[in-house]
Amino acid sequence: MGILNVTPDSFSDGGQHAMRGDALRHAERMMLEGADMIDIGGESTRPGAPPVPLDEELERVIPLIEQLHGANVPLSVDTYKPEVMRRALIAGADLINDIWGFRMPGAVEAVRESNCGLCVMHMLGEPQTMQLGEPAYGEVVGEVRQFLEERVAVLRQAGIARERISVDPGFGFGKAVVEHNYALLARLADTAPRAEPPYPILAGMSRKSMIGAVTGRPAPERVAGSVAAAVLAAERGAAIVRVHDVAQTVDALKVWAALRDAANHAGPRS
Ligand code: 7PJ
Repeated sequence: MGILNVTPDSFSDGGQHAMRGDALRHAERMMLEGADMIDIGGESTRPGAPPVPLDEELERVIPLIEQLHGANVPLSVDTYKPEVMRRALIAGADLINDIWGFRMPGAVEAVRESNCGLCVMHMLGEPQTMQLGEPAYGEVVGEVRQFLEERVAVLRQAGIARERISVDPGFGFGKAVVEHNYALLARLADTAPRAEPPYPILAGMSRKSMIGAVTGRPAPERVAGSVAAAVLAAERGAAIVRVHDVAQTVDALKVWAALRDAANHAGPRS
């Protein structure tokens, strides 16, 4: 999943039109590089970022969905606002990726009637405040799983088919940078609700503080660390990795997949 941020702070500040042109070019590039999905986000959710008004988010996201709809790649929309969800689905979005886990009033209703995919993410607190205090958990993996189990139960009770649902432990969202995030990565499969077959896990660690904290590098220089994290997540069962650096991640995952296939075919040594 390639990340497409449509926010003035991540693209040129030459107005809506320039921002959209940049975003379209970036989406095309990620598709050429091998992204299987594009995740469009119109609101920066980095810690402390101010919320974006509804009209502004719609203005950023909806025209892009309309323009990318029909390109040969599923479109995900990163939003927690029910009205954006509704309008995105009309415009042709395939998946709604909600960092709020469909907890906003009206969110479940906004996706229920469509046949879109859902990504349910764990977050402790809210984007504006989640990293201000010390995030506290008794046992982080179990608590994240319990939250995701509860949210999935709500969605299932609303009549949403299990095949539409994926889950995400929410790296960086109300987690102690090293302690909690790496505990979640270490036991990634255990963060998902216990179910057979399991719900697909989405992992988003690209360029986040958890990479910066151990490499000592600022966000633009976290590519290698992020690629390592993506491979380690795949190894631990992630079905989808949400990344900025598509070409590098695709290459790394090809090497990982070749090794996995060889190991599967080799069988036990006698
Ligand atoms: C995530 C996300 C993530 C999912 C963001 C950033 C912050 N959606 N949206 N999982 N992160 N599902 O990319 O740094 O981890 S925005």
